[in-house]
Amino acid sequence: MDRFKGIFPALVTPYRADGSVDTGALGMLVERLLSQGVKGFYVDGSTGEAFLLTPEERRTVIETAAEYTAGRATLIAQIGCISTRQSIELAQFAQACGYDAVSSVAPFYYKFSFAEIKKYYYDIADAVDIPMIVYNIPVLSGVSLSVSQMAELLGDPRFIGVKHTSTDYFALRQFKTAFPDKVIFNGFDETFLAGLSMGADGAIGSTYNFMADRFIKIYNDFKAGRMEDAMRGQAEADRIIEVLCRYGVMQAEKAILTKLGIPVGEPRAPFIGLSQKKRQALFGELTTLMAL
Ligand code: MN9
Repeated sequence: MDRFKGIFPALVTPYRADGSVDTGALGMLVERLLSQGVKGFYVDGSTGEAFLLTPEERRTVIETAAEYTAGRATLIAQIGCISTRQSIELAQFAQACGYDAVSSVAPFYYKFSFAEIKKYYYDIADAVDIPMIVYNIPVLSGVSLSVSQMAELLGDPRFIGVKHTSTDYFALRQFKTAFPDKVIFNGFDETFLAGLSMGADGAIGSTYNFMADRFIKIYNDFKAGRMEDAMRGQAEADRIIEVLCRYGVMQAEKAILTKLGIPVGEPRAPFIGLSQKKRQALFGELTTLMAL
């Protein structure tokens, strides 16, 4: 399980000027992050704009990330769609590309019953030989799983963990206490250290696309018992995330990556990219907080 413990950027999906997926830029991003020492990648997640991509584009991203990673890090593919059938197809594709695990958001929109949600997860788990990581993100999916419902999923040996994108740290602790051997990924970067202190094994997040190094340091400081340093690191990162939240996290982090030399384009419509003026204002606010 150690290969799932650490910092996992939820890779952004780069686009070319014509809007197509820019596989070369994705490769540059993967390379940069590997050189910073990330443990692995979470591919086609919310940050990767999975729900704005066609199934074909999702495959392209899954395949490209695997090609560039070339066995140097752990790979998790977020294969969730609201259709079981489509999710299974993506899960099988990820397995064929050599992924270590798949992950899925709970099926959303139709307010499926828990019996339906559970069957959705089991049907995917039955269709592949690689393990499943439940992606719990009630703020975006609108699906909240209770601690006992999550326990029903995690009780199955094919479910090796959960990406917990929620500030319910009591629930996180309850998962860890009930299932000490499963991996719990903290989901909100701004409360990473809180997650670690409540039992998270690592984290999957969007801001690790451009500041993985800061979070790797927080993780290492925490593990070595340097709590003051870890707290300082989290506070510094949070000053940056606070700025991002005001400009739009997706828009701001893509603007930052492009400024850092990885041309990722802007988030796809209906997201509205930052105007030149806002971009300059964003960089202006960040200058005292990070190197750009
Ligand atoms: O999955 C990400 N959540 C979303 C994790 O994108 C909705 C986080 O990394 C946040 O983007 C980050 C900033 O709020 O914590």
